Amino acid sequence: MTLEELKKKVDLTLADLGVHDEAGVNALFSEARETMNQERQKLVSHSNDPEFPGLVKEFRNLCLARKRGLVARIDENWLKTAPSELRPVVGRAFNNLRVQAEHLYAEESLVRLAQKLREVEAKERPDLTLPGYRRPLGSIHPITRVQREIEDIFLGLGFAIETGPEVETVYYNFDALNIPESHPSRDDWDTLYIDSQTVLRTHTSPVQIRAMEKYGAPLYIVIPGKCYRNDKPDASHSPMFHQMEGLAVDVDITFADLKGTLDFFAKKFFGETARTSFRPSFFPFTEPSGEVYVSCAICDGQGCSVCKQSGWIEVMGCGMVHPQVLRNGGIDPDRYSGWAFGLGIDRFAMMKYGIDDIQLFFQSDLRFLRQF
Ligand code: 2U9
Repeated sequence: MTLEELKKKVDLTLADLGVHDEAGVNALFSEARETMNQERQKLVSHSNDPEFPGLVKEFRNLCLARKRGLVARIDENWLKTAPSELRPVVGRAFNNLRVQAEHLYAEESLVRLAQKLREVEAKERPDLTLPGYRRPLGSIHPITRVQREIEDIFLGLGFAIETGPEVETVYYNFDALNIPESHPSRDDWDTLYIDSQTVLRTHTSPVQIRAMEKYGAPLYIVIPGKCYRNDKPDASHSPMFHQMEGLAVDVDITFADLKGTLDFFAKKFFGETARTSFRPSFFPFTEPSGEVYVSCAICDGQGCSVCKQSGWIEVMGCGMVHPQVLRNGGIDPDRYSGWAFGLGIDRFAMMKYGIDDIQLFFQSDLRFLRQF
């Protein structure tokens, strides 16, 4: 039934319309409701039109105007004139129609519906002229950048990247690395113990023991990862930090191989003009051991405040793998020898980006992180 037909019918009585029974009544009212709904859909499809608010008022009046509204005229002509036997049926049908009309054709619900439809349409048919949603992409964390840069240098030398558990056993974190019971690093003011036999690893060295057991020799690996120490956070210490260690085990590996490899690494990381210097040191898991110094990149070795006028900056430790440690890894030290190194990735990132406080890496401050 078109709206025009409905407008005519609401001015006629049920008798005029040939409606004499309940079925007829229900059919007529559902037709009326259907027509009004279709008009509503048509209306709302104009929700983008500037004159939409006017159309809403018009439609609302068409339906709900106290005198001439469709509902009022149906009340007038269909309900009030209905024969008594049909009155209850007509009453119920009219009530449904009125409630629906007041709910659906009320201005605010029409406007709300229109708003919703606009949103849906906008979603369905995005206005391509609107600026896109700028999703902040973020960037690779400086620690991860430096870790990957170091990995790439050693991947280029044919090394493999090995990783392992951060929750480690006392055996792999200390015993297998020749670190005696009495060694201060084993005390709980240095190490975070889960229980008497389990720690948060204090270095990535245990991974190398596991790798030696797993792969045997020859073995060329670098081991990046998080390490934990019971350190009070300050500008150069963090309870969680990142290490990169390296291990080369093969026949006739010498300290010269170690120096050559680390000098190559230093030139790749700090620049071709960087020079390296090796000074004696001590680690329980290497013998002989050394500290590696690189010529200060700021003053190119002339001496400045960064290198405390020395021209050199200590960057990492290294050494020939202790024969007992090779044995602990199931490798015969009479057949094989190896070198190892260890460095702090956080420290290398601080040198690379001129950062003087390690805490900046872990505070999730976007003002800092956005720089990368
Ligand atoms: C095995 C054999 C030898 C790893 C090594 C260092 C020297 C070293 C420090 C660097 C900065 C720790 O984070 S740091 O303070 N590490 O100086 N690490 S040699 O030697 C190993 C490891 C595992 C099986």
